[in-house]
Amino acid sequence: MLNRALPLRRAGILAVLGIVAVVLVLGGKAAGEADKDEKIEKAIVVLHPVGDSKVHGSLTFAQKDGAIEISGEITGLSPGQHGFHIHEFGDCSSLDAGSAGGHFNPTNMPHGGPTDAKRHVGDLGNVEADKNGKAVVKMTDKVIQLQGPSSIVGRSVIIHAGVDDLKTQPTGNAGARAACGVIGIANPKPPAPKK
Ligand SMILES: [Cu+2]
Ligand SMILES: [Zn+2]
Repeated sequence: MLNRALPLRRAGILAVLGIVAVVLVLGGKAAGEADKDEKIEKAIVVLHPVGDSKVHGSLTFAQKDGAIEISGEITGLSPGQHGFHIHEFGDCSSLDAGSAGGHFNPTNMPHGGPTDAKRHVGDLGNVEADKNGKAVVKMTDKVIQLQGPSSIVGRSVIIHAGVDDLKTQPTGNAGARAACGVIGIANPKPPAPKK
């Protein structure tokens, strides 16, 4: 009796192990695919002053239909236009923000303005500060993306001390870097600020 029951029990254990293995494999694959398909709908950058600049701000990048809507405020600027780019590396660690690298250019294009057919993905032109040094940013762009090879998430925003002339290669001659921030995934429901 015992001799006959043993192979049966072994077969049962093997069957259970088999099912567990299949569930683990399927479950693991499903989780992996969910990660890959996670769509980033909104990104955010908090801008910090570079060197002795006083430039602060924050901008959001929101997916809206086929474009990215950029909005936010930057303060502490000198009045007038300031170069506004996505730079290659999300690295604001060096004193002059040179660690952020050059303009984000995954398509190997020349520098240009935001409406030019040939431009770096990171070429967002200029922001304009009022006489109080505040720039209110509200624009849309169809070249930057929140996923895929042109995704700006994990890269940086640089605001320059000078004006981007939209043509000087490869920088637009926008001068020193006045603020830098790393672009991250935005919290869709950020907690209300504490009073
Ligand atoms: Cu720049
Ligand atoms: Zn550029």
